Amino acid sequence: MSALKPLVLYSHTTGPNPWKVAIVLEELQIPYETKFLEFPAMKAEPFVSINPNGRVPALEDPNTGVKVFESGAILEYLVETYDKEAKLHHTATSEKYLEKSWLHFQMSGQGPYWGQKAWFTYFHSEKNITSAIERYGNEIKRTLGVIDAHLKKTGKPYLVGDKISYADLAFIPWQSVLGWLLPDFDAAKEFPEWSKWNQRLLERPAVKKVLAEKAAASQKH
Ligand SMILES: N[C@@H](CCC(=O)N[C@@H](CS)C(=O)NCC(=O)O)C(=O)O
Repeated sequence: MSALKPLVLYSHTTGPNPWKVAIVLEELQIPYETKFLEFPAMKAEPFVSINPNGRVPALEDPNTGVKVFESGAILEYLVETYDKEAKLHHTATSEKYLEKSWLHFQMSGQGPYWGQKAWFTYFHSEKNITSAIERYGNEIKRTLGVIDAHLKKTGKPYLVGDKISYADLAFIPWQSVLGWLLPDFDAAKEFPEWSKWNQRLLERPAVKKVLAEKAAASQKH
């Protein structure tokens, strides 16, 4: 892949979604450069011509001319375009769609709900809205429970069997801030299969590297 021109990842110093893209880029050893965007650049041209939603991540690939937004779509683009050896995705139809199911669960069931927990706990102008904080805290526990029960039932190390995929990795950035979202919750005790899976993912060199970069970027913020 050394002949590739670096892909451009539009990112954010603190928000979790761009970092799942960085993890997959690192795992697949695809060259890339990161451009950090803040308000108001994220909401204005030229960026909104790449992502009309005015949020990050977005990706530009000078090798293909492709521009993609929404982190899930970006992960799919990366594995379909660059994971020729299927290191991070499954090729058999049933496994391929299970993998997509988990990715969509991450995008619709983890990201927005965990994000709302952060919002109502730390950022909303009106403080102590207990019902909202409780609702989204319970949703975090519910999604952890879904994964825990699935892993327990299958007895497999990853969401889709014995092989890791981009769908597993997509969960990492939010899970890496679980202690901030639910400081008093012992997830390892309540959800041991989830915890072992999470630990397995955290031990990967690409994941360690990206989470260290994320921590460094948020310090500068
Ligand atoms: N579903 C989108 C969510 C994107 C998103 O909310 N990104 C956050 C950073 S993690 C952002 O750009 N926030 C800035 C804003 O809300 O204006 C994705 O996964 O790409």
